[in-house]
Amino acid sequence: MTAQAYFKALQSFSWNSAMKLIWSPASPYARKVRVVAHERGLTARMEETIVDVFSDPADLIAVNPLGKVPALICEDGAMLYDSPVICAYLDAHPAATGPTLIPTSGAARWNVLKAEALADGTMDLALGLTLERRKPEHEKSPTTTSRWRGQLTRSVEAMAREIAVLPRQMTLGHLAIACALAYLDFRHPDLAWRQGRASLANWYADAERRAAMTATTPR
Ligand SMILES: N[C@@H](CCC(=O)N[C@@H](CS)C(=O)NCC(=O)O)C(=O)O
Repeated sequence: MTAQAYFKALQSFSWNSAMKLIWSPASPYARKVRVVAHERGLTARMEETIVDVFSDPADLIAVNPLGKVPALICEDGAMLYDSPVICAYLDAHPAATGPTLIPTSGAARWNVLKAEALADGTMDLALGLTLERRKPEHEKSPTTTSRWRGQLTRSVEAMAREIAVLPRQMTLGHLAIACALAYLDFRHPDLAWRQGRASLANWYADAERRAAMTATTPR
């Protein structure tokens, strides 16, 4: 991207004091960020720009050279990616009103960040499977697909264990896991992740009813 194209792309944003989130409706990572913005009471301070990520839009690439969503322009013009960084930024935001979602120290902090990493890794696998499914037959790899499905099964099993060690109050770890499970329902209902996992299914049934989750359901 030339410097000229870069500045032209940035000019497409309205430069006021609001944060600007660049996202795509089907992205589970973007949903996690939007859920965190809801939980922290920050949605009124956040303008949203929807992009078609696979068309490599210039306004996204100017903010995130990786060309992935979500990406955030902060109030002071700083540009942030990827979703864990944006969630940490929103959690530390001085104007936030909702309870904080990332404990500041101790085992609770590491358990929450690990649960987020597990959820993000699950999203990576599930997204990979979605993209693999869309490939022409001759480009598909049955070996890769079968390995990813095995990794996904292990990840869902680990989620059930991780939820048991997370703090009692709602955290980023819980929300990230809820977004990952929602994405499995959305793209891979055939994986039937609830089968034989009643306690995780019951936990998720409550989590998906939270206002932040219902407000961000992909349509
Ligand atoms: N680690 C990143 C992953 C973001 C990501 O992979 N987003 C997908 C959309 S769901 C994307 O933008 N993919 C575009 C591409 O890979 O070219 C995060 O947590 O934000």
